Amino acid sequence: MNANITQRLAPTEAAIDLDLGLSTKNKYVASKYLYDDHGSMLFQQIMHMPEYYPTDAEFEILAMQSGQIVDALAFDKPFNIVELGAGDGIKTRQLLKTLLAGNKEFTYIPVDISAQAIDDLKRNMQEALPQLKIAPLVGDYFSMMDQIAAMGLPSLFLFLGSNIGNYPDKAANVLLMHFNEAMNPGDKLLIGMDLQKNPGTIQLAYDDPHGITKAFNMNLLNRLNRELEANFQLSQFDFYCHYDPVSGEVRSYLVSLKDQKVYSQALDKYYNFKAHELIWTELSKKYTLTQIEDMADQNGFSVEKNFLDCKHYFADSLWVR
Ligand code: AVI
Repeated sequence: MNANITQRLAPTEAAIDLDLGLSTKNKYVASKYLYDDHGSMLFQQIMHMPEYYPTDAEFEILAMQSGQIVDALAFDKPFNIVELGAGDGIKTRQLLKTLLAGNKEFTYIPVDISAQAIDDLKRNMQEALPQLKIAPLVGDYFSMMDQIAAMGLPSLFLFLGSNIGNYPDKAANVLLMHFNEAMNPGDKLLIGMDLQKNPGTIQLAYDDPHGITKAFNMNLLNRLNRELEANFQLSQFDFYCHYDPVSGEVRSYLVSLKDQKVYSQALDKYYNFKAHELIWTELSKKYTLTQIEDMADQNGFSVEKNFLDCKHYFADSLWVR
């Protein structure tokens, strides 16, 4: 074999996807890449920071108002509680406890693409609530939702944590429309949405003084180095994020600190960065109650009730299909 020819493996799906974002005029990396093992650990730390209010606000709603949420469900036969993107389930546990205490007949179906996440959640839930009927599903939301719809039981779908806010408006509507199509008439959706508030409170939640959110974003460069076999130097980038109270959007970025070239061995390609050039890493949208109403409406739902925390920072909005 000719020693000058190095064998290159076909680029992975992730490498192709990341290359697309880094090759456009306004560079971006999709926010799903934030969640590798280290990123997921940093996100756990973010959720424990006092500045990151959404977790506490939603926990308060589910701890204090589960009774009212259960009353509003008004399902008259056994039903499913389906959690989309289940996470650690600590907030959901509040609602499940209330349902069990009221002797409601239901099955909890957490859905996640990660088998590991589902295994951990199942173990924790069974320890905390041994009487809970749990039937987890591993896979993508839509094929799992189709399976659930075919069971013919009423379902409450949970999409908590303001995950919807990470989708640009158009993509959020596409996702909600898909949810709607996969649900049966009378099924309900409890969707967590972060509300517009004092802009300073929001800015602080995403630009925290501990530097954890910065580390969460900078870790994307490690991810890029792995996926693209690239040589991004973390010291040559900074983190910047900005809340715009007019659009309700927090936008997070990595900033190139100088003119630089980064090489990807996986793609045998250079990426050029100008000094101050941005890589957009995340959108976290904040809503008004009117916008929530409009989004439900546009996607075939109606709002039954909004459950807010005492500071009115966050809404768990109950929609019916
Ligand atoms: C997962 N998601 C709802 C979080 C948010 O608030 O947008 C991710 C996050 N990014 C920075 N802090 C938290």
